[in-house]
Amino acid sequence: MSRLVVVSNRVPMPAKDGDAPAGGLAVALQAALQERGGIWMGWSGNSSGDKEPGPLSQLQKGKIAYALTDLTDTDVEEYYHGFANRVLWPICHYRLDLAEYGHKEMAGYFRVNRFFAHKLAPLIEPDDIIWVHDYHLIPLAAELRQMGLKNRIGFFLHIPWPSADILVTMPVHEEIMRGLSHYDLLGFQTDYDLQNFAGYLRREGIGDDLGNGLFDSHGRSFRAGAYPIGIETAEFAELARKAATNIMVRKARQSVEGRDMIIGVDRLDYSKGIIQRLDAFERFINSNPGFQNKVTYLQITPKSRSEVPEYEQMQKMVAEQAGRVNGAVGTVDWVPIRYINRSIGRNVLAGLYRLATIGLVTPLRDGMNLVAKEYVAAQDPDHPGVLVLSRFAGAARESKGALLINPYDVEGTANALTKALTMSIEERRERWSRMMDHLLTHDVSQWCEDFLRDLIPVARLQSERGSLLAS
Ligand code: GDG
Repeated sequence: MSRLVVVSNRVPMPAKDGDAPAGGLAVALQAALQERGGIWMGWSGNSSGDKEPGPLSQLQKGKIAYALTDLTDTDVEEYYHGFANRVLWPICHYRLDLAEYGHKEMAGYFRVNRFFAHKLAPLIEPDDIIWVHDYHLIPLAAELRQMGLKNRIGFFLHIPWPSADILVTMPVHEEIMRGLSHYDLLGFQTDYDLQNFAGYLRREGIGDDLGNGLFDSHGRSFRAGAYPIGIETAEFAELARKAATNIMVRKARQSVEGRDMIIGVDRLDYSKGIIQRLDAFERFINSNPGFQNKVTYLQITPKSRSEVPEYEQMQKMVAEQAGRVNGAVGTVDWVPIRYINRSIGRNVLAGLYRLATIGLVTPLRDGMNLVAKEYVAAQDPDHPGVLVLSRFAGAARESKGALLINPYDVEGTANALTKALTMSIEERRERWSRMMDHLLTHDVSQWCEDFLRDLIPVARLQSERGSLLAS
């Protein structure tokens, strides 16, 4: 069986015994790596200052070798904060106003990808299957090909792929698209992202959509498809069920005191629509005074990328907005919004989702949004809550039982809250089971299997199956 080599900007190191389980993606990829044996390579998250980073630090755990490299301060600034997070992230989330192009940063992005390729290439064997993750590493395959590697290389994009109109505003859009053509399989979250990709090739006249997921561009043929990522549904449901006895969850239940709870969980990021959501909650209370003191809105928002000025500023804005709404609609015996600005344990999170009558997930743009799926998986089948979900999250394509909203329409979101809080238990059950059935069959292991099945050449897959059956 061919080995699997996973490359991602950050690498989730295996949990020490007794630690909370890692998120679904890490678990699924670790399972695939453990089955085939292989390597997970990426940035250590550390800087080597202005000195060139030393050799890869390697850790063998079972059949998986973790290989990490430091980056210099300049690399971190230009590649990570600069081009990945201040150009690609905003562009892919339709925030042209926040993109800060700089030639230095663009050069740094391509340079660090070349550096990763040089570190990785000596570890690769001819039969290895390589799976690259996310927008930090788009040019990696081109660099590996440049070094003569002929391996199957797949790429999965976790964030949205924008329409051609948006993409062409990025000065290096041609190089980025050329980079993508060096993969054998491109995976997007939804059919919309795939259509945007195909639309660019057509519009710029640089490639052909041959049908059946086959594309020709820059003299290469490759496949592209939609592979909506899932979560570890059954395990997460079990975690939520067991969390009822967790002390933190019990305390949360007591503090809600019979009120309905609305939950929002997001990394602090402008793409998540947190400000608009707080506005919608205020509008909901103002238009439904009967719900005063009857609901508690819990917003959990761990900090992220706080070194980037927009994120630091957002942190202030969200805290101020939550305080302002509490001041405006709260009463002496009721704090409407509880705002937590740090990360909480995964099992507590699962228990809190289960306590909540509404999962409020309103990104302005999101590749998938796993919170929406986790909220559904965590529900009590007899008393499920309602998912209120932005139509601009990838998850909306699959969540047929959710109340879909447009997060730019504050009044519409407020109305959806009223609808969810007054929905009959029969309708809640019917909507929930439609979503849960889908999530159980489309979990993260299935996602991983689907992608690898399409990446590995059919002949090799058949011979692997044959040797598995024979053994
Ligand atoms: C990218 C794409 C795509 C959040 N707060 C806590 C916590 N979380 C966990 C959630 C969830 C994860 O973080 C967030 O996942 P999302 O999918 O919502 O968002 P991104 O981080 O932006 O991820 C996204 C994803 O990649 C996968 O392809 O869906 O569209 O942007 O799992 O539970 N976990 C814990 N404590 C917290 O306070 N333990």
